[in-house]
Amino acid sequence: QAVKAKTNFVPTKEDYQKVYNKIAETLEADDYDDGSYGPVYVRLAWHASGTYDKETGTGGSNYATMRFEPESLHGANAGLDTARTKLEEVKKLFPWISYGDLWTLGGVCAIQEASGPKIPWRPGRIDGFAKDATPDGRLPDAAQGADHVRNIFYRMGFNDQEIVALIGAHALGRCHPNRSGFDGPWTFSPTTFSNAFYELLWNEKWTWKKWSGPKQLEDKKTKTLMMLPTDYVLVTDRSFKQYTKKYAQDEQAFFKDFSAVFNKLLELGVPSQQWASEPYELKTLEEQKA
Ligand code: CCH
Repeated sequence: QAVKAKTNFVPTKEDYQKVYNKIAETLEADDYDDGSYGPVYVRLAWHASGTYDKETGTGGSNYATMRFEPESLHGANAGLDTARTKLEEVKKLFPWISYGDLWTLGGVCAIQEASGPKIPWRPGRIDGFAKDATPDGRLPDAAQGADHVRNIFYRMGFNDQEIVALIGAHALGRCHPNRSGFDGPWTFSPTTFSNAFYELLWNEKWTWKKWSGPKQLEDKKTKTLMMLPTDYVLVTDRSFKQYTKKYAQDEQAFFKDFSAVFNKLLELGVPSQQWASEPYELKTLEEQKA
């Protein structure tokens, strides 16, 4: 009987750079949203990781449980099938990568390719099973206030400064009525990563939108931008607002803090013995042309 040779393929940094490059090639799409899958990749990476609970050590990106019902059907995850389906194109070419690694690398790639900061990232997540999923209700509810935001993010192990830095990712993307019920982008350039979210929060006048949808704010001047109730607490809450002000004034400070906290988010719940290497700093497509 023939014995099939067991190939012990150990991917290197170069292999992950190839995956990164392929993900980067899938970002642009004229027929999708604002022309990029980047924002929804970032949201997938965040929702895959943000289920973490530091008390029980459950949740986080390790097992990629959003592949399964009921987590895939949790209200907060509406629309993320778009990102998971698109990333399948990459998974087909690199079947050895785990879903948790693929999805988190998708978020890193999307930020870097959108002119954001470099995000250190390392491989090591493994595929789990439906039984590893956490119950519904661990992700934030945009209709609520500062107490709720704190409860949710403190549970993951973040402080007020880290919370403010993380939510700055709303520089990217938009709300979709058929996903969350909310409508519209936060910034004028939703495919560019910048500190514009904080600048707009501080510098524009925000009023409650008059419509039949969920409570959200609009900018008084153009009425084309939006803020969620949870975004707005970042300029009303005494502790949050000092960081919002700092990031509005200093994009470099935001980039530095965002890089650290997004890396931390993506590593939540992954047992340290699973890490396959030290964090990599992968190159953008642009840098590789040079
Ligand atoms: Fe978010 N986010 N987010 N968010 N989010 C939505 C969309 C994006 C909340 C609510 C919403 C983070 C924190 C919070 C992104 C990244 C991050 C939407 C619209 C809602 C609602 C979904 C739709 O309709 O498509 C709330 C509440 C919080 C915290 O209190 C954090 C943290 C991150 C990442 C670090 C990105 C990106 C999007 C745009 C997705 C897209 O498809 O354009």
